[in-house]
Amino acid sequence: MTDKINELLRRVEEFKPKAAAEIEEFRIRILGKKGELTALMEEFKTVAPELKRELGQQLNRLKNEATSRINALREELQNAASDASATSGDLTRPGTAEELGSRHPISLVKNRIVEVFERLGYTVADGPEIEDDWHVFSALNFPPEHPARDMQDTFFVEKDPDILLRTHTSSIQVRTMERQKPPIRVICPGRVFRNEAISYRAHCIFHQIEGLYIDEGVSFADMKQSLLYFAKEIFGEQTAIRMRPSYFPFTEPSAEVDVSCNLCGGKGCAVCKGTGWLEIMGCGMVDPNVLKANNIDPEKYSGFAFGMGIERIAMLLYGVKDLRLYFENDVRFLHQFDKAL
Ligand code: 2NL
Repeated sequence: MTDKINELLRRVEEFKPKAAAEIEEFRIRILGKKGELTALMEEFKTVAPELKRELGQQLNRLKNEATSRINALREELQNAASDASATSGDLTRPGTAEELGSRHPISLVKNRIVEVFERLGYTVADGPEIEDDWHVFSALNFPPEHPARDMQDTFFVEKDPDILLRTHTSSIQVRTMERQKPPIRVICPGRVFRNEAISYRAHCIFHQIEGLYIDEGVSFADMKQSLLYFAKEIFGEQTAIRMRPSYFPFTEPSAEVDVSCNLCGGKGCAVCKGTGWLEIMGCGMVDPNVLKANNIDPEKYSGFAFGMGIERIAMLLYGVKDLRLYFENDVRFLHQFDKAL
């Protein structure tokens, strides 16, 4: 009987099926009700008691071997089958596309604005978001008691000496003037922070772009032409601008810049509130006090500066009426800009 067991064991080990059906056939032939192992089990019942222990172990081993070999062979064949379909599948089928992210609308608008000024010879400058009093206020001619220096308007990190979150990107231009002698032509985009209640039209974090141009003989007329070029590049060739007198601590004279409303062609509509004009930025000739504070001789040099809120320009370009949408990062909002600009 040991011979029969060993013979069967050898056949199990050497069994090499080519198809799943062969494995099943083999299983029935060995382990089935009328199978060879089943027959050996029957025969086992009649052997002498002193041989039972030895033969029982041999039979058990054979049964375990046969079962695990059959299972392993089945699995092997299945894997081979799926491998084959993977390599010999339709190679002309389009692959699964990677889902691409997209630029945030604020970044799109910022890049467009930056590109316009780069064409005019400006270079981009960057600076820290956490600043000191000098770079945000003092170097920009803010008087000591100016309300912007108040806790009500500004986020302070530390008091005495004051460390704060910049409230405008002018601090970048101050740092540029520290490093560089005129001529200076910089464009400074960045995040700014103000202690304000959040609503559809205000947020405590928003984005600004400021520009600064300092050289000998820079005039108000230079500023007007530069900003007109900018307005046409962003809002279209038909765009007109107008300037209204205004006030900023760092410029004198100062002005607000409006562009003609594209929606009504200047006739007056709901968007421009019947005026035909939309405010897009503030600007002015750099105050001589600012030049002096930054070691630039106001007798020799003059300059102009301007600043705008990127969210505001984006709202005008895209017709988005609630500023909070720019900060929530809801992909249903963001995906609408996948193919913008
Ligand atoms: C606005 C107005 C403005 C400036 C920013 C500036 C910077 C330096 C010197 C002088 Cl270093 N001026 N910046 C000038 C005029 C207006 O921003 O409405 N921003 C959102």
